[in-house]
Amino acid sequence: STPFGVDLGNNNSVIAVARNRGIDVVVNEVSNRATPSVVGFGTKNRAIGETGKNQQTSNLKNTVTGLKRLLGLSTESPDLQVEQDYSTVPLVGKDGQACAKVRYQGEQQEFTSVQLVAMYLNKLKDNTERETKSTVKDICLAVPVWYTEAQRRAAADACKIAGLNPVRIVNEVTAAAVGYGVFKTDLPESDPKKVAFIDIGHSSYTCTVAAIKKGEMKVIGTGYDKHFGGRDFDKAITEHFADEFKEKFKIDIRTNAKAYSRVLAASEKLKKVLSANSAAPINIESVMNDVDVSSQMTREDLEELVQPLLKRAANPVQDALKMAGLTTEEVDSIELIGGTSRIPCLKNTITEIFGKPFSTTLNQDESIAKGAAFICAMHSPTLRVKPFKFEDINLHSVTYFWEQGSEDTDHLEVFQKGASYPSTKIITLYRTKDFEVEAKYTHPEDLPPATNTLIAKWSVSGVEVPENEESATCKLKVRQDPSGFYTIEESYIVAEKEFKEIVEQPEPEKKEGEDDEEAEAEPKEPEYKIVKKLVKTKDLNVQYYGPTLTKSILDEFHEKEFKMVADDKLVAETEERKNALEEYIYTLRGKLEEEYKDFASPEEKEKLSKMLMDTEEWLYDEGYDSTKGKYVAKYEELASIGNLIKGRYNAKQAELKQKKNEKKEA
Ligand code: ATP
Ligand code: K
Ligand code: MG
Repeated sequence: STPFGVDLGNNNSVIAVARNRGIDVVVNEVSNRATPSVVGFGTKNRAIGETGKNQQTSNLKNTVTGLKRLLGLSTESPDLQVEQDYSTVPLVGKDGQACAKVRYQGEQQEFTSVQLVAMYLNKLKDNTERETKSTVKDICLAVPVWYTEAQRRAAADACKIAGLNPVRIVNEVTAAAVGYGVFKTDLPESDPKKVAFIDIGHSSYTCTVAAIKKGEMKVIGTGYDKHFGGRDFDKAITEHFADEFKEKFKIDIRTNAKAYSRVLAASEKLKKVLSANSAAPINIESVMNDVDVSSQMTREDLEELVQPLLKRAANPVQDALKMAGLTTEEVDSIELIGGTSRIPCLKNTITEIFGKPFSTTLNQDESIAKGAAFICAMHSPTLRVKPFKFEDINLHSVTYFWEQGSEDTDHLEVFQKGASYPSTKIITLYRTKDFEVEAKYTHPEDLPPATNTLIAKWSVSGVEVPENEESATCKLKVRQDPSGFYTIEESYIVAEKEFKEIVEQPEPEKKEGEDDEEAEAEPKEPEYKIVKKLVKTKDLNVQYYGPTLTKSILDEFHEKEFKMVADDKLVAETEERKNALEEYIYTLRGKLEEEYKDFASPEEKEKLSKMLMDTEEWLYDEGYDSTKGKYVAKYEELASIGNLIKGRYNAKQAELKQKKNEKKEA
């Protein structure tokens, strides 16, 4: 399958694939290099990506946005209310999972955040398969660095529901840094370059500092603000105009979802204009109650408006530098990515913090997706990519717990905050029976509110105490895997076994002039010693319980998803057949009066004309919303006569052509 990298953005997503020995961004069905992160629901089908965005204003109540913010969000989280403020769809909780409540196929339905992201990923996959004419199975999905274990697991589940195999969940900015390390040609051979990557997108802001040299990259610090992005600017501008329009035009857009959303869209446009101009207008016709609104804003106005936000702009950078143990002077290079980093006051802030200019080596919008596609290719067993090593940084200390036996303690902090991953540790426990292990975040107070401190639980079974021993020595291979998941990769019993080993004899010194062959001619008896060694005597069975969907639920969601895909496809094909029928009526009618004129009998003409008229009437009446089968049948009915006439016409043409040729030859 084609290695597939996805930058799932809150506003729009970018996809890239590894092909033709390079990494390419894949365009969508309307040739855009980014696809709106939107899932809309209709009376018959869904509208995902571009079509969803196009229908958004006319279908606000059923158009879900904020997909990546909702993914894996617990209903207990205060962030759910934040998302509700940005969402035009009611967000509800179901079994502790955030869900969107929409009207779809004539019914109120609830879809979990995992299902919604799966729908979106499946659409991206479909686009990619069509565009690259290949199959897509493996995916490297980029997610925010602040995603918890539960959110990362939810991301992996969403991939699986979409029929994708998540070979790696990677932090967004880490993916961009990998791309930088792989494609930059002037990196140092030894003393690594310290690069600060700053990504300010639609909803969040991340700064990641990495040490990079040729063939190698290591993340050494990261900081973030989960609630700092373009949408906060848009909201501030919209709220400002809401007040102004109330005063000036006596309308309250806050009471009208459609009006509010139109002003929001216009505010985003205005914001972008202000990145290149010192002032920008806003004009919306008939925004509500038949009132046209117009106003304007200057760049200073905007900066004034977002002061509370700007005050926080330096924090993520400082947090990242602190974690990396670097001063601003020690940073060699600064890279800006993400759409919102185009805003001049943010660029200024970044320049001021570092006291030096930033570089734009990376493509602001595409570097995350490209890095992800490269990482996906690294995981491919068949593709050979440029060797590149990279490590990410662990953001939370994690402790593993067990019921205390003869060990000194009942827990161990295995993965420390600030340590690199992937990483593996071995824990040894002395057990007389099957046991359980739990992994928990060591410092719940550092977590986003309502995060479950329990990461996962494992039950380990198959323990047998060896003869003549008091307990079994159980080894646990504990790993923070490449996706950042905290796992127990395997568990097994070890026991001491005696081995006979040959004692190494010192090489007898060769005497001057002595012949080698002669020495070999009299071999010495080898000497043995007995050594004791720990060896694996039995594999134990490790069962994982964590924030993932069970196999049966995954299967159920997968089935539902592909049923919805089939429905969407049928709706699209029905529309296609309907259009084909309509077009055939017009062309056949036209030809009947022109080129087919002499090839149909008067009776045929009369019959066909009547059929054409009847079918046309049917199309605008009861056949307006019919089935694919009916459209096809009607088409074939017309074509059975139409093709007869066409056949005669074509035969005549061929005849004429042949005559012409014969003449030429003569
Ligand atoms: P996130 O990374 O937060 O999930 P995202 O990846 O979808 O979101 P980006 O694609 O990086 O976000 O950026 C989109 C944001 O950038 C939008 O809010 C958009 O309005 C803003 N943006 C794009 N171009 C400009 C510009 N020229 N000036 C100001 N803002 C811009
Ligand atoms: K994006
Ligand atoms: Mg982004």
